[in-house]
Amino acid sequence: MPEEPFDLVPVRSHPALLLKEKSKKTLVVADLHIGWEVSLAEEGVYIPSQTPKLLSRLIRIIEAYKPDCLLVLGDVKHAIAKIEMEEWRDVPNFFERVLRTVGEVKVILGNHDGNLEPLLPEGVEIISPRGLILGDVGLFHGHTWPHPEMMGCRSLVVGHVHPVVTFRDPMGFRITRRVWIRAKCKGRDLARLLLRRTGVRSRREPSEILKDLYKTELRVSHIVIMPSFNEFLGGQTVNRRKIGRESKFREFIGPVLRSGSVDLEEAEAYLLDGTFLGKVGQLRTLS
Ligand SMILES: [Mn+2]
Repeated sequence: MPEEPFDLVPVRSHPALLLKEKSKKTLVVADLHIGWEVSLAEEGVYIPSQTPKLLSRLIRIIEAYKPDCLLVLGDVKHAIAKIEMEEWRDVPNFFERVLRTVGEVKVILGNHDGNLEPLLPEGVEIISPRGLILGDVGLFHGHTWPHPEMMGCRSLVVGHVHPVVTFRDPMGFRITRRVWIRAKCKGRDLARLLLRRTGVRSRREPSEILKDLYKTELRVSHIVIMPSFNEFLGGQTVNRRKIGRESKFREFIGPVLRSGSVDLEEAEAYLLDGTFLGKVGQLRTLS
């Protein structure tokens, strides 16, 4: 990704982000979906737990970059409301092992994280889906509106979408790759909608309301959509050709991306190794 005015660096070849705030390094990963195999078993497909692979990949990144803190950007587990048998075992084991490698672990709740609390060992901090601010970056899962204070951050970082780009060659073969998406966002429009959803009824400029009610300067200009850390998961093809009104995609991506203030057509797509693929709108002809 291009040089940023703030410290927001994707970890090369991994779906992870390193944030530096003063001297503190935070490693961010999104969408672990521990236990997704169980949902396949319900369909009659039985594969052994893939959690050990997920864990060893994460431990390798932690050992290489030595962050002070690990932040999981939502969807730790796969089953949405209930807890599957395997999750009773896999989720606590996963976090106990992680806690032995990195001193501080935080989890921002996603839409799959119903009843997550009893599964997390002591020492893991749970953060509301309204998000967390680190320096100039506002982080939240993306299935729901974040806290209005996030509008004071230059960049927002979300998960939830599991963005992938799909290419189809003339033979009909399909290649699908996880991608980073970086989009411009109209801060004023986004702030206006967010404030309205938060219950603020006023015709005044969103920047003034933010200043008065939240002591926040409206600054948001970019949004980064993280690839899912779990490589086995299906993703949302961001460059899918438009069919009709694309209602299904729009339903899934969450209120911020759906708000009309984020320009997805002009958004940039990058492979995990940093290769710039092009703008999402241009890539549609290839899907
Ligand atoms: Mn999600």
